[in-house]
Amino acid sequence: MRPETAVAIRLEDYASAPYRIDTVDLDIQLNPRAATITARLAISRQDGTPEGTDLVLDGDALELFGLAIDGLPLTQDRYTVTPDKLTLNEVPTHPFVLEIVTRINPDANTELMGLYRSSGTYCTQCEAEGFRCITYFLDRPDVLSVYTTRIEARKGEAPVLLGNGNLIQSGDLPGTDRHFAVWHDPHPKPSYLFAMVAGDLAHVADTFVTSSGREVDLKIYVEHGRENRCAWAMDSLKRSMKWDEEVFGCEYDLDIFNIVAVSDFNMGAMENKGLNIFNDKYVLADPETATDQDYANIEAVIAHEYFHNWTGNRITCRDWFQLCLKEGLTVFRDQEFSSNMRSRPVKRISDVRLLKSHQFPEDAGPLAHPVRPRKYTEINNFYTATVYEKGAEVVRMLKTLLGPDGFRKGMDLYFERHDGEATTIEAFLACFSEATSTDLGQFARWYEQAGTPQVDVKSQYNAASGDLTLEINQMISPLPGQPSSDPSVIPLRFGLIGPNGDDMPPSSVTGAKVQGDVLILEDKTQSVTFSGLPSKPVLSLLRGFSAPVQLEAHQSADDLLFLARQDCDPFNRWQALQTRATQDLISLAAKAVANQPLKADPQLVDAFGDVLTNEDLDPAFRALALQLPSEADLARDTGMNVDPDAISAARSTLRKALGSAHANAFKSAMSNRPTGTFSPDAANAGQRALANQALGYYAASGENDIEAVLTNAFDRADNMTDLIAALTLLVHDGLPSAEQRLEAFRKRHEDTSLAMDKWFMVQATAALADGLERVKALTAHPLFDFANPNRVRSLVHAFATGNPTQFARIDGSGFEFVADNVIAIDQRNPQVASRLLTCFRSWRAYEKTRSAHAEAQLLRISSAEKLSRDSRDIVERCLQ
Ligand code: 0A1
Ligand code: ZN
Repeated sequence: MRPETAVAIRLEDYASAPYRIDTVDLDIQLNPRAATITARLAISRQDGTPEGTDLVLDGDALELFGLAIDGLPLTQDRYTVTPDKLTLNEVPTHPFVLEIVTRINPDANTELMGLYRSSGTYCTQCEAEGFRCITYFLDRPDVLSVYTTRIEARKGEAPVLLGNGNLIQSGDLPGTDRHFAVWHDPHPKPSYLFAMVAGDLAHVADTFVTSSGREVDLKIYVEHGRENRCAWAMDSLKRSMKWDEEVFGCEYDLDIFNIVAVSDFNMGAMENKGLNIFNDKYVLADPETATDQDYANIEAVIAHEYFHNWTGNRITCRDWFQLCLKEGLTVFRDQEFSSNMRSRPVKRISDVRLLKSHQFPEDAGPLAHPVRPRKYTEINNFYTATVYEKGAEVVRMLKTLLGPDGFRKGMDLYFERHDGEATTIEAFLACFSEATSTDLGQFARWYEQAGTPQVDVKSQYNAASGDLTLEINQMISPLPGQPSSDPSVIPLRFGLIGPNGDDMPPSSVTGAKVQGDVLILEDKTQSVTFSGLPSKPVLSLLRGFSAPVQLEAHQSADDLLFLARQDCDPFNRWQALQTRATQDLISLAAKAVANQPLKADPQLVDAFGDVLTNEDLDPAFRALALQLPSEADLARDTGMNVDPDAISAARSTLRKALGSAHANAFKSAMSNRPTGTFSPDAANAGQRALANQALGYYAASGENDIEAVLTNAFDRADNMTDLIAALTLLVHDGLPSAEQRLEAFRKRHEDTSLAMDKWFMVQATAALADGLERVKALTAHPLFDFANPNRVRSLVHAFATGNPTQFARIDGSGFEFVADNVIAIDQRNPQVASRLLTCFRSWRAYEKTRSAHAEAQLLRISSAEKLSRDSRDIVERCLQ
């Protein structure tokens, strides 16, 4: 395990490395319990480094077996070594080759960082600081080297040997059962992009011809028997390669692009140069085992990793504070790709839902940090929704402010100027500023300030003058370490809608800069006047969610329902109904707390009915619009004194009211499913989404044939989307036939681990009175495995995030269960444990009984023996 002692690393302390490592030659001798690594590093002093400066290399739990300079073994007085540091003194003044021999145990590596084995396959994960688990190195992203990797293993055990770049040599070792391969990557890269894989793997192959006519061999490696589940991933890869050429002018730069799918992986996937390694959940798909959402996720993650080749690999980060330089930008790129492949409004709504459900709570609590943090103790804890998703929103705003052409000019300059470098957010912004002659000084605050700006808008219409005046105020609530903040540049896309539903263009706008239909807010308070309006318009603000802010526009219930029916901006049409539903649900929850009777607002019930039956709207959009805000969303919007039972009661009341008011319409919508052979495309997926949404409401209707309808839907399902939708409703509603259908699902899918993850997840998220006991029992199920991150996420993590009433049981037992798991998992895999621990981040928002229980569990975790640096960092920040 990594050292527990936490040293804060600060952006202001950045200093470039005193030495360069121009080439890295690795010889990796693989054996399950003892892999020997010989690294030959060509090292030279950086300009400006004084002679005699110590060379300090990073390690992590390493054991040194040999050390030589230019072929001569080093005597003990020339170096000091610990498991996490190798310091050379009397370093030669001239360039030299340092040879380091280390030995590690892949089988014992349960942290899944560095070199480990997943189902018998050797693989590596080096971001952020995993290379130092393999050999001593300047393990920082601004040290770029050309790598040559020789891998040797038993041929029977690992017939496939893969490395970064191109294969330059391979063969058998005569007289032994071993063979080898040598890979060379001509592109200098940081150590976090190093990878190797060795195992008995099958593959599927294809080719892609780049815009300049080069043929690239594409291969996806998987466990034997899974080859027929790779077609969608391969198709997504080819579409990504083409899209990046067309939209960003980025062409692939090696002759080979390999993807390997492994079943034990801490994150989603990793963009290692020419050798992406994926959590198999983002590769494998067929209609039997993958849902439409899985197909969409695979398309997005394949694209994301591929796009990193330019935004991350060719141009990388100077230090880990700049993580959003590659992640925010690459998420923006993958979102745009998916928008082009699918429905843009539906993709936008889905992305904003994710941002609001994951990033907004992070930004409002003890784990809040700027998109570019200034301080960390454990970098693995900064692969966050803020760095990724808010980082993408910041890039999106840049495009909104500069326009598509200005944005493309800035990107072109960035690629041209920084190719081959490790750089910073300042350098990135300078490209846009120079390419478009725009001052981005204030815009840069988006990278520097934590917290979601709250934008408050009060409007007043003067019928005599035809003026509409907005009083706009922006502020960020104080956060730990950020007592005050400065105003941000906020692009606010707007529309003024007349009584007939058409936008009314104002004759002039004063009080703010305007670019087309975007107001550019720059001050803490601003008074903006639109003139020349013949009648009072309904305001549509923040169209397309043009900035990651929390808007309070003080609109009447009637205006919100008008927007839900009339706005030409599909995002705001969706948002208006969500806002209206949220208001109603929060007031119902308050009534539940006060033990008053609950009744849904009939106008709201009608508005949902209109969405359901409006055939002019895309089915995928209708499915999203019918989805009520989640219990977690409602808790977030409630603010303080959250009572999850009251929220749940409120939401059930509205669901039931909707189900019974529109039972017939839901019944007909749920049978309107795509016909013919299965296709995961957006149109078919949208139709299924609407049918399953309708099935869910029908299940809430109180009709007496519900159980028959659901079992029938389960029994007739011919794809995973429909099957899991029906199973979820049966289990979540606690219907008698649930057990038998769970058993039928298990029998059908027990050999398919990704499908069984869904089986665990359905049960983990059932808000039944004995939900917690069921989840506890499932941790003892023969198919449950603490060593597999996907399985832990599908049961324990899904319980903590997707079962709010059971997690936050009033007796504290839900919190206690999750805390027990954090403590146990931390011993084996700190990254998985610390991520699970973040589920406690909003603990202060609960009403006082629950928050006291949560605090007690956090204190118990913080006093646990031998807590990892990862979990220690999160628990301390949660408690601060
Ligand atoms: N760079 C990857 C994410 C990633 C980060 C850390 C990892 O191991 C600790 C693995 C993957 C991406 O953005 O896809
Ligand atoms: Zn990424």
